[in-house]
Amino acid sequence: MNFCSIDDVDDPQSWVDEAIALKNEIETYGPHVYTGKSICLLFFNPSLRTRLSMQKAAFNLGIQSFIFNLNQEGWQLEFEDGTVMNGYTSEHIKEAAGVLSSYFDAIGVRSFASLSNQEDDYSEKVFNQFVKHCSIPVINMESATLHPLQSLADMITIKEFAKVDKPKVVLSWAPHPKALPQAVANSFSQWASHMDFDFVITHPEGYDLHPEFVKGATLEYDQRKAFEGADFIYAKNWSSYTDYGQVLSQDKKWIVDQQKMKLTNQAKFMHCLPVRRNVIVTDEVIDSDDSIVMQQAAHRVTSANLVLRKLIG
Ligand code: SN0
Repeated sequence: MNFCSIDDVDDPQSWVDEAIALKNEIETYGPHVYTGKSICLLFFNPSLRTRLSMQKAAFNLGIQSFIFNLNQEGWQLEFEDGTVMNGYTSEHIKEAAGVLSSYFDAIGVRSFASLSNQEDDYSEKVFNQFVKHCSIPVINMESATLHPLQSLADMITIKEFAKVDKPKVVLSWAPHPKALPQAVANSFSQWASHMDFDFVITHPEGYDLHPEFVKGATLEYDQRKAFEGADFIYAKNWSSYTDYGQVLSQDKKWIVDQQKMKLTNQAKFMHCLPVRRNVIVTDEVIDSDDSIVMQQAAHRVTSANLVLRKLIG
């Protein structure tokens, strides 16, 4: 079994409940004793929450974790088949994946989108080579198109804070100086569509996500209209999918501020972090009592606990 996307999850709503139960169990009884199992956490890109929540979850379950910052410390990997490797790549993914599979019981991989080659990114060229060549469970720690560990944590957080059975959840694009992947937004949309939400996505024109991920969502180009009556505002920037990897707008009017939050049903503010203060969201909103970004980040451990237990617990 792998954890690549929601497609690996039989019943997403029950995973949310199981994750909360496991968190409570760990809080009551403390971490598990060492199981003799181990996991490699392999990073092509930076991380704070993913890396440390996975290590914390491994600790909780009695699993030893090993960090590998492959880009800085590893050999340059070759991903093409049949290449004459007389250039700058030193090791083929086939050997690397085979070796890691012999050392560990599972592997987590972080490989962000290139944002330069849509076909490579949306076919998950790098991540899928790990899935193909590893003989151990592979966990998505943010691939080119998805970030399911984040989304599971997001669903757990919404469940914890929802005041009504069917909350209105709004995913709002917000400006950012850099081109960012669509992974968090794609994945959030996919998971949100499996929950009992009134789910609305708002973004400027040109920022439509890949249709596969937004089935079941209502699209509203008017951000203020989208915010009306919302119970949760989930802010996130992403670069254009259609004009692939481009920053089409840096319109400051899309910032999440107190004025817009007043249109909501006293909505909780969410963001996956790291967040650019006073670009994505004003200090006033993120520092308010309605901001739940810390609880959301804390639930990264809750979600990692469950995924590790399901895969190698
Ligand atoms: C990543 C993204 O996919 O949007 C990871 C989010 C969990 N975010 C960034 O790269 C933000 C970098 C920045 O400079 O703000």
